[in-house]
Amino acid sequence: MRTTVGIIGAGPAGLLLARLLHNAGIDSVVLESRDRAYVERRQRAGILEQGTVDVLRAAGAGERMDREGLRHDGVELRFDRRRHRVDFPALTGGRSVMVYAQTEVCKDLIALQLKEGGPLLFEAEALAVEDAESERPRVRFRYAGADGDGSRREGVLECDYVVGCDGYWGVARKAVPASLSRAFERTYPFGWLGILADVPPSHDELVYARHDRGFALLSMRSPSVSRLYLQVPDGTDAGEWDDEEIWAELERRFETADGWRLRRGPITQKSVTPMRSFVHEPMRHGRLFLAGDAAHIVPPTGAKGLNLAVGDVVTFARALVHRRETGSARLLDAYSESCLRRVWQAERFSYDMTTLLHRAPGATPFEDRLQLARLERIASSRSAETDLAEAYTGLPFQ
Ligand code: RFL
Ligand code: PHB
Repeated sequence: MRTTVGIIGAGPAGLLLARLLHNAGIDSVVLESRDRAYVERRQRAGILEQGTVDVLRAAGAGERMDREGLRHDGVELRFDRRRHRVDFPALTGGRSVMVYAQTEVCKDLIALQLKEGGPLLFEAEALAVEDAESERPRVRFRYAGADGDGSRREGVLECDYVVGCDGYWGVARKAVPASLSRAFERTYPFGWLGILADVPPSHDELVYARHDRGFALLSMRSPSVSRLYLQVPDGTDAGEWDDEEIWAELERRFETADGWRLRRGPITQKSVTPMRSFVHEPMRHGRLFLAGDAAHIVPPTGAKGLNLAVGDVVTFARALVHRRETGSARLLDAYSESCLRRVWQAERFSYDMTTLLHRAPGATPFEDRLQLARLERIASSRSAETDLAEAYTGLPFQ
């Protein structure tokens, strides 16, 4: 098999990249190790920055998002049994965010790709990227045989460029020699227990709550489905929490002095996500480019992961179009540096939001008071609040 751009991974990064390239008349092949149903069901992000919304619309993938997505003009910070609303448009000159789940973005992009785009192969697992430094990098992959007997075959995809959109656990990053790479990492001694519940959201905007017992987040998937998270100790198994305990703990952490009520409903999904910050530099080696979670991870508190993935693939697609139109590799050469500038801003914000709102095990009373003082500062200073609103709604794409 031969193609211009070999894309490893059909998460939001790989799927959107295939769409952007298709729209620019550049062919690609997407290899995805899992099956379609798995990719479409994997519960993850929920918040799209304004820039991401604009990109999806311009790519012709925004139709259902515009019908079913929920535009949000603010979030609530909850601490010390008080509530403070951050008004995004008022603080940022009109910007807002969209609540539209990653599962739905992926479903929309998969449907478009299968209808109009190039090959998207499910159950095709990349094994290695070879000869990334040459003019003709290759992806070796394993796929299900056509006879349906469960046997696996190996194939080779020859490319002009390979983009590794295969997430944190993928293989693309491994093709960058260790001697040329640097990884920056931080893990956190807690994770998020996330639930989906068949109950209308208890509030019409997201609520980020800081409590002495730990962080809690109220989000949503639709007007009838709530998505909620609880900070739990590192290594917690979702099975350790029964439904009654989850609701009782959520109620404690969201409690306010003004009698706000949390609505309960049947829990349909439960899982624990670990928290980590990670950046791999550089994001390019020869003709291999890394995008999205393959190159960087942020803790979910700032809702930045998917949006960063979008920023990366937009940067790559523009650089490749520039190369084709002008013959200049200037933007491709600048790829890693341009992406990393944005990535580190998101790392900073996600780290700040995480340390602002979570209770670290063994935190001292002094640290607790500092956290409250930081929240108080946001609630009382327009410039501190603006800083949060600007970062949350997203830095403009270059
Ligand atoms: P993905 O989504 O992990 O997709 C990678 C794809 O590559 C496939 N793959 C391979 N395919 C072929 N060969 C191989 N060898 C392969 N190895 C892996 C995988 O099966 C998969 O399909 O990476 P991508 O595209 O970079 O997208 C990144 C986002 O998924 C991620 O950053 C966000 O989900 C993070 N995130 C959030 N981001 C936001 O912007 N807003 C949010 O509100 C938000 N909330 C979250 C989140 C992530 C969470 N979890 C579970 C990590 C909430 C949670 C709970
Ligand atoms: C979500 O809805 O899954 C979500 C929302 C905001 C976050 C993280 C996750 O910061």
